[in-house]
Amino acid sequence: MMRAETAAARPGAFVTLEGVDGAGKTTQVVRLVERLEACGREVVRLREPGGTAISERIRALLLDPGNSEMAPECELLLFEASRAQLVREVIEPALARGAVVVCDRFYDSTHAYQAGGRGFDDALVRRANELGCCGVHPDVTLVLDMDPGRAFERAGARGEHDRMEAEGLALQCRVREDYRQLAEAEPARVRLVDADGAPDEVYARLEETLTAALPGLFEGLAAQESNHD
Ligand code: Z5A
Repeated sequence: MMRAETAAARPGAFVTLEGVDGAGKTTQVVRLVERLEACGREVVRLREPGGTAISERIRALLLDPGNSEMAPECELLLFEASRAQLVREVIEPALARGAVVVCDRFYDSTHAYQAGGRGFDDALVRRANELGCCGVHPDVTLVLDMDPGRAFERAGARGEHDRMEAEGLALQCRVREDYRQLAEAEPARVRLVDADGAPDEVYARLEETLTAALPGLFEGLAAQESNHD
């Protein structure tokens, strides 16, 4: 995917987490945000779809199990609409002031679910993603990779399923495969993290992967400032 803006060209950093439903993204985002904040970083934690008043209203439409008649084209465009609002209203300003943006899902979810899962044409989804991301691309994308059946059990243990989750395991298997292909095609940005094991073990792998991709991210502002003295 084209990168309009790179880490070197902006003061902040943009990290996204991806994975099949129940892979543990939310659990790991909490740990990552705590760790970055402890390093003195300003961190903006977001999730997709959502993150602004407009995007949260779109989220409610997308996940409502009552909206079973939603056309796939409508679904795709709503994800992009939610994203565009989030980028313009929150992500761009945060990156410009030097914050680390940590987002639970971004445009790779659209590729994995709408192209990989639903079968939309690859080129069409990439064009839609270009519009939705407004030219703002993640520096690093961490895909929490695990067997969708086990991840589904984790998510299912909560006892309720939203509209997407209700579609079942076959969709999640196609989604996992699509994430793996994205990682193969863009290895510098998209990195797989083994999501099996206890949350702390998974976090250790995640931080190691992120440090390799973005050296200095965890060094903290204090260290950076003293280097400039
Ligand atoms: N979607 C799309 O189709 N296209 C798009 O462009 C975008 C999204 C952006 C968003 O739903 C849905 O929209 C999603 C993709 C689609 N649908 N599906 N299917 P969401 O935001 O409500 O759901 P989610 O993103 O899939 O998150 P989730 O279900 O909350 O899962 P998670 O964040 O990856 O996992 P978690 O909440 O951290 O953990 C799940 C459970 O497992 C929980 O009880 C944890 O305590 C437990 N857990 C977590 N880690 C572990 C470990 N390591 N061991 C054991 N148990 C664990």
